[in-house]
Amino acid sequence: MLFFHDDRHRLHFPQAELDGGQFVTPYERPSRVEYVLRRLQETGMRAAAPGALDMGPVRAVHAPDYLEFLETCWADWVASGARGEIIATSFPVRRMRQKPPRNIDGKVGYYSLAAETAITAGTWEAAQASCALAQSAQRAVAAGERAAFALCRPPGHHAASDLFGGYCFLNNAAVAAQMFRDDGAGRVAVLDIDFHHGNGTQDIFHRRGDVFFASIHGAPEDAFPYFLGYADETGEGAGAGANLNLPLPPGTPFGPWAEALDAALAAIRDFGAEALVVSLGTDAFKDDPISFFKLESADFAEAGRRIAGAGLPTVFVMEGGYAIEAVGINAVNVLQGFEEAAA
Ligand code: OKP
Ligand code: ZN
Repeated sequence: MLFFHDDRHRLHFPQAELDGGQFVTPYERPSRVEYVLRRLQETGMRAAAPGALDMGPVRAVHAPDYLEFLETCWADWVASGARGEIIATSFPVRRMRQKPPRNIDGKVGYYSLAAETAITAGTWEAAQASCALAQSAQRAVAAGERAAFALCRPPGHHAASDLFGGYCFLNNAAVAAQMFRDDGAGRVAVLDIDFHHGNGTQDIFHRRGDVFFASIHGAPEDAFPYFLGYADETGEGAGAGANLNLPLPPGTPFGPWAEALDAALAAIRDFGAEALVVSLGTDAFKDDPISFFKLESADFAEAGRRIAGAGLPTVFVMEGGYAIEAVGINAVNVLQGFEEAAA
C-alpha cells in the first residue's frame, strides 16, 4: 500500500501534558511515528512524496477565525509575556458567553475542548504538514489507488470546526472526506476505529447528509472526550440518520468490538458510500496506557480484512495509539489485513 509521511511532525513536541494532576511527557509523542514508519518499511509498503497543503478543503471544514487563531496564537502567547507552552485553563462552559475574547489566554480557552493539549512554536506547521498527508493519500486514491495510508501526526479526529484538543488541531479525516465530495463522490463515509470518540468529525458532518460518520469507541460515561459519542446521536436536519455511534464498555475484547465493526460497515453499505476514510487509531489495543479495550495485535489485521470487505476506495488516516512499541505493528496489521482481503 502507498503511504505518506513527513518529518515535520517533530516540530510539534510539547514537553508537558496535564495528566492525573501532574505534568507528564505527552502520550502523543514523535516516537509514535518512528515505530509506524519502521514497520511500514519492514513490510515493504511504498513511500510516496506528499504534496503541499491545499487550504480549500481545510477552510471547508474549519472556521476562518479558528484557522487564524492556530496561525497566530504562538506569536500572541509569546508577546503576552507567557514563558511556557500554550495550555488552556479557562473555558466558555455552561452559563458563559460563547464569544472569543481579545486576550490570548482567553482565546486559547475559547478555541479548545480540553487542557491536555499544549501548543508550541512548531505546532501549526506540524498540523498543516499532517493534514497535507491526508490530502496526499486522498489524491492517490482519487487517482485510482485502491487504498493509501497517511501517517498523520498530530492526529485530527477530536478537532471540530473551531476547537482543538485531544491532541488534535486540524481534522485530517474530515478534510479527506470533504475532498472526495469535491471530487464528485455523491456520498462518503468516515469510519472511526480509534478508541476515542471522533467528536470533531461527528460534529463537522452532523447536519450534513452527504458524509456518514460511524465510530466505535469507549462509552462517554467512562472515556474521553466524555461529552459526546452516545448512541442516540444520529445526525440532525439533512444529516438525520447519517451518524452511528457504537459506544462499548471497559474491558471490551475483539468479539463484541468486531460485531460493532460489522454493524458500522453494514450501515456504510446501506448509506451507499462511494469512498471511505478510516480514522485509524490503534488505542483499542489491550496494552494501551490510556484506553480500556482488549484487542490483540492480530485482531487489527482481521479488522483490516473486514474493512476491505466494504469494497470501497479507502484512505487510512493515522489517529491515536499510545502503546508505543506496538503502535507500528498494530497500525500496519490493519493495512496488511486490508491488502490481503482486497487482493
Ligand atoms: C486522542 B486520540 C490521559 C487522558 C488523555 C486525552 C486523550 C486524547 C486521545 N489522562 N485524554 O483519540 O487518540
Ligand atoms: Zn484515541
